[in-house]
Amino acid sequence: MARSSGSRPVALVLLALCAAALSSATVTVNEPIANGLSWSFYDVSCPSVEGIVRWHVAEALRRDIGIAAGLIRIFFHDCFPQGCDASVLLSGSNSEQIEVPNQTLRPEALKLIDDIRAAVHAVCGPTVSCADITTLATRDAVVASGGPFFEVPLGRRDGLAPASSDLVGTLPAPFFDVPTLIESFKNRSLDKADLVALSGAHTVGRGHCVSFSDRLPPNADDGTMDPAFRQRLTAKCASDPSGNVVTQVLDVRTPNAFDNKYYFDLIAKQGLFKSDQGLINHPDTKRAATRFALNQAAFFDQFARSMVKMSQMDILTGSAGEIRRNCSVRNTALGDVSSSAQLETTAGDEGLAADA
Ligand code: HEM
Ligand SMILES: *[C@@H]1O[C@H](CO)[C@@H](O)[C@H](O)[C@H]1NC(C)=O
Ligand SMILES: *[C@@H]1O[C@H](CO)[C@@H](O)[C@H](O)[C@H]1NC(C)=O
Ligand SMILES: CC(=O)N[C@H]1CO[C@H](CO)[C@@H](O)[C@@H]1O
Repeated sequence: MARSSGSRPVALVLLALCAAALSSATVTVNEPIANGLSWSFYDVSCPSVEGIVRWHVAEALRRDIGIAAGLIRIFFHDCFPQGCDASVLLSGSNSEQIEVPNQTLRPEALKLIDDIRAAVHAVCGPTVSCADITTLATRDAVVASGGPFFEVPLGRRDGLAPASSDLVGTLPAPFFDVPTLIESFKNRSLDKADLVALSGAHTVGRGHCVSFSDRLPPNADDGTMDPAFRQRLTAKCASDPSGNVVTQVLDVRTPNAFDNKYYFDLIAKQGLFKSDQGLINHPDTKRAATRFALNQAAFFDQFARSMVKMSQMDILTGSAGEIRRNCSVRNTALGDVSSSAQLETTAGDEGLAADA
């Protein structure tokens, strides 16, 4: 036993324990899942999918850690308006990507999802949906940034049309107060615990000045922002009249680590958006936000549960929708004579005829 062999082995044991603690925490979400989804959906049709996704996400994050935040936000913007159906990935003139809240989705992260899709296709054929690839890549981005590992149920199919601008308009705005945020989430069957935990995704990533200028001069100081922080942001954004160029990290303490420091920011009045800062002040959310600041394990646990819940909102399963051959375009669009060359490079193999 370590005790009888002096202090060095004890130190080694402690080191090993620390290493175990640092390597990702696992949260087991043991709840019933939506019809048509399964925890083992690709075990037969594409057993290597999880490994392929994890490898590509790790590679991409090594080059640019910001892609983690990019993936996590894309997932939210996909799921919240009309369900996790990869509709947010569709590009083009009537797509969700031209809607205001989507204008700052990171193109590098969108491209990564498409690249992963192609890599999975090369091994498994057209079996895995863009919606499931997005879900897995998001989970892996959370893990690779230091957050919890959790299994995600799979079997989603890809939507045939982008969400309408009315639906995209249901995405919450950064200037919402807490009662409005609660209503917005409730409209999507997400509760207060989901709101407080999912907002913790703002532990990574960045925002543009337009998203928090409501809290800066010439607008009145409502007293919810640390004065020195407000002054710094004001100076920073003064150099960007458009508000669309300069960026600020969402979590000033550990901007690239998925941890509970976001909730420390809120306690220090250094949350970036009104929607963030409100959580620590409003009686309906204060207790959970404070708890997550004090207990990272509690945050990780609720975050994993809420992500698994959000990942099942209004999904397509079975034979609904399709398995897209290119995450940015519907299969019928690929079938156009005009894009048949692209069709070959995209699909490339036997699977194509099956659902053309
Ligand atoms: C609670 C309501 C929410 C509001 C009002 C909100 C609002 C915003 C805004 C305005 C930005 C910055 C956009 C910009 O200026 O570039 C942002 C970024 C981000 N949001 Fe949220 N969000 C919310 C919830 C969520 C949820 C539920 C998630 C994921 C689970 C999420 C993940 C992210 C991430 C990761 C970023 C950084 C993106 C990047 O760096 O590219 N947000 N959010
Ligand atoms: C919630 O849904 C109701 C009914 O559709 C709608 O009128 C209201 O604006 C929604 N609230 C938010 C904050 O999205
Ligand atoms: C997918 O479609 C988009 C839009 O048409 C195109 O720009 C892109 O090159 C395609 N991706 C692949 C891998 O073919
Ligand atoms: C990621 C993405 O496609 N963003 C688009 C958002 O909308 C603007 C136009 O409004 C496009 O220029 C961006 O490419």
